[in-house]
Amino acid sequence: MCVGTVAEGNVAKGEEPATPAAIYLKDYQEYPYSIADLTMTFDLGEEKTTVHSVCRMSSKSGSSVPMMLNGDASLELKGLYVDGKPLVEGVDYDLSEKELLIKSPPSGDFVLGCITDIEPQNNTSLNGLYKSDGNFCSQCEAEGFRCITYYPDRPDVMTKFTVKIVGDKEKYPVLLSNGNLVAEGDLEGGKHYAVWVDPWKKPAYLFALVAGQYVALEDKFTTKSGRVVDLRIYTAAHNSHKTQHAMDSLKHAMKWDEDRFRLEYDLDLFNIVAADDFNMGAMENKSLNVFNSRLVLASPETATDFDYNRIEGVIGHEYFHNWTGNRVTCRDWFQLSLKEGLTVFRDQEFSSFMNSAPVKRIDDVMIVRSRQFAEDAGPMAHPVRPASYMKIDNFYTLTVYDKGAEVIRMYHTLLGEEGFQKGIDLYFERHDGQAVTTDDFYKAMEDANNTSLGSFKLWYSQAGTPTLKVTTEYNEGDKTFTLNCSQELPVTPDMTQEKKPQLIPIKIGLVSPDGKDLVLTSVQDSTGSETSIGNATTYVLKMTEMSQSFTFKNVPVKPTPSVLRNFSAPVKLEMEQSSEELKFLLSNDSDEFNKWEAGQRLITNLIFDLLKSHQSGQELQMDNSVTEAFGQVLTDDSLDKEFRAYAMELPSTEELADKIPKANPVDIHKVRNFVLKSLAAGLKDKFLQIYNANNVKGAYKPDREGKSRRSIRNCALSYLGKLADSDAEIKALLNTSFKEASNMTDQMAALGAICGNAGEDRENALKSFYTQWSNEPLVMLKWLGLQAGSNIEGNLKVMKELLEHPAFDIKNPNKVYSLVGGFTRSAVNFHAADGSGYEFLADLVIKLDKLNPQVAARMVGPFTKYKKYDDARQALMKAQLERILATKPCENVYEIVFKSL
Ligand code: B3K
Ligand code: ZN
Repeated sequence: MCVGTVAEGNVAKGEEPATPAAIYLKDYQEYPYSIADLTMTFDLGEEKTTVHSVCRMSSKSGSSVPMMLNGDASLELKGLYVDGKPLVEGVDYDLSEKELLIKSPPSGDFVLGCITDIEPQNNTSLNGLYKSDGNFCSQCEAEGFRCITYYPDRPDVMTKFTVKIVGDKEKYPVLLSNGNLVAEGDLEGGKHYAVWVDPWKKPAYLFALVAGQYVALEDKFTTKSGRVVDLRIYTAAHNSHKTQHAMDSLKHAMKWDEDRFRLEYDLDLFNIVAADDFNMGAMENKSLNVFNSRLVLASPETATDFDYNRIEGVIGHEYFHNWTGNRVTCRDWFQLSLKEGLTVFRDQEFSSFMNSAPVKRIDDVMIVRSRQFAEDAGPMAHPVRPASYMKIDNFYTLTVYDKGAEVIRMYHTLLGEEGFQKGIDLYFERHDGQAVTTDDFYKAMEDANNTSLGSFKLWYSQAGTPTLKVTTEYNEGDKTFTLNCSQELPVTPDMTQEKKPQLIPIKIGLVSPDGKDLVLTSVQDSTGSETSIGNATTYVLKMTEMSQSFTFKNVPVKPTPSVLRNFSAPVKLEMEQSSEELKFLLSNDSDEFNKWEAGQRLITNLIFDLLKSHQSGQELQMDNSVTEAFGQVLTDDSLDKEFRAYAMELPSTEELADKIPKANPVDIHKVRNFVLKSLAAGLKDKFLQIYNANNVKGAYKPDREGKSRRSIRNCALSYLGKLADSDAEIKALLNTSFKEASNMTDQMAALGAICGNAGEDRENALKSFYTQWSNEPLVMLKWLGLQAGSNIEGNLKVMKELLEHPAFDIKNPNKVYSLVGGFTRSAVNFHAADGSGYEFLADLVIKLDKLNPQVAARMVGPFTKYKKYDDARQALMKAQLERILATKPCENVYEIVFKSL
């Protein structure tokens, strides 16, 4: 559905909605026609926009077979002709809600013309061509092009696009599409036109059109072979001072891709446009990336360090798609991870290069563990390469993106940087200009390295998170150290047959009692084969069986094992580790990821022990040795400050809830908060010292030094905030830090710390923040999000007020994600025992479903995890899912709700 009228799905009026049909990977068939080129003319209007498309086509087999074109119900077909001859409905073609079938097209070459009228101004789904802030803007991935014209809207149909845009010159002075501008000029009646030709063939999902009032920041980049590329970032005039960081990020990304992957840009122009109304983050349309404005615009006063990093990463991500996605694209949407997993891996590597690599790794793992693992354990669990779907929009998931990136990272871990690069080179050598599969990528990796990756391929087809169980033993007599490993593959709703063992790379180090890594000489596995390691201190074990043991030889002393270094596989590691071992690794592990991980495990064990006490009515007692261990990391000057801030962060309530059956999120939140408060009280002096020592003087710069210092300083402030309700000195400190903040990172940190406690300070700070920033929509997102996620009891009342507030607009996805998405992260209010939070969310999903199915489907996500919670909450959430289903929602929401129930 492209237009935000009441969703009727694919049924005739008055009938019960048909169950949306699933589409299967196994049913893939090549499209029977090829398209030499496509010429489109857009006549942009206020009441309607007319689209005239002309394709030069030919039958691949040389015979006439029926030709299916996709088209949304919102299209008004004004003309359809073949070789100039109009076609007649019912005779030459059949038209249904979603398809147009030409019964017997010519068997040779022919020209197909199609004229449609569309209404972008009424398109609230933001899919296809729509209007944002008075400007025309498009979003075609995955299936938006069919909301523009009838066309084979599938990624394996690729052609060269010529696009002529005609529009009012005053209203739409800037007219953009993909490729190069080849002609422009004035027309009668105050109109003008522009013609764009994209020399690279592409699928329809990479098409883009933008028309409106923009100003551009311009720059140039010279590629390593000497091509001078014009770079432009378009925004509304009032935001033109906020694009420098995006431009810097783009140039860094272009240079990095040349240095790391030897990939160069392939056109003379690269445009980015910022749109305020956008369903997701950004879109990699060939040479015309469209971005959600929150991922382009940044100024020190309005954006935080987090925003600066996100912008850098996403600008990189979309730019990197030019090769991994555009030059080589997907054969079908089941292969989505071919481009997304690989491009996420590339953007992660880029951000690691630009910032702290261990911190970036921790950040990425936190997302996988707190959110992707939950998805993998829920009703929507699907493999990295799904086998079926109802709505592809619902499969732009953490599994396809982030687990997909972990799969790519595992190739890298198994083959090494050189082997991985050889595989990438062969992939492009074989497939440049093609639409291919994850199997093709896999084959290129194997062939380039002359190796077999065996059961590694199962990572693409088996859903669910493997559990890796490890026990260890040291044999004093023959100086060997053995790891006994077993893997368990969970049953997932998508797959009933038994799963086979997946190749798991287990990166390991053995830490000697003096804190140094032992030198590893050789390892023997339970199949008997022995491998010489060559005196390294870290080694990657390749686990291929359900159960397998690995014995390291010549181990002089009993070591503490550091297993799954750098999170070498996306698995749940189950391994008994005493508090003493964890504290030892927290101070000594040379692998920074596992150093951080030791702290996480230590604190998780403590929280779960305390949860038991809490639930049996006992008074909570902090373990002071844990406070001491954390205090040591916090003040260890040999460590990066940003890393130290991350080490102090506790696992989220969500991640903790995921680890136990029938979780009570409110209890977890209370215990977690007790631990935060206890750490704050125990380390108060240290936090104060850090806060005072890390004030960054001078103008804000998003550089590493500045970001690190702000990160540890604001971590300290956040902890100190936990003490404010009983400590007047701290209360005053929070207020001063809010008033004195000279950039948004510090201002938000102070506001966040103040808002943790109900009271006058909180009310005043929120009011003053609003007064200061009410004209900055992106800052208002922070204001909405902060209030929505509050764990102060009774906040639902505030939520209801905010829904009516001028700062909120249900038609703007960013505002919905901040306010409604933010609310679902509040353990206390979303999970309120009376079910009021769940009812609130369901009401909104039902409302959103009529306006924007993709956004509604994203908002229904928190309900899919209902089986994780206690019986009472399960019943309440389930009742809301049933209520949503009874409203006969659109296909996007239907698929998720149906699968959940
Ligand atoms: N490829 C787009 C995502 C499109 C989502 C469509 N529902 C952005 C990205 O991953 O780069
Ligand atoms: Zn992407």
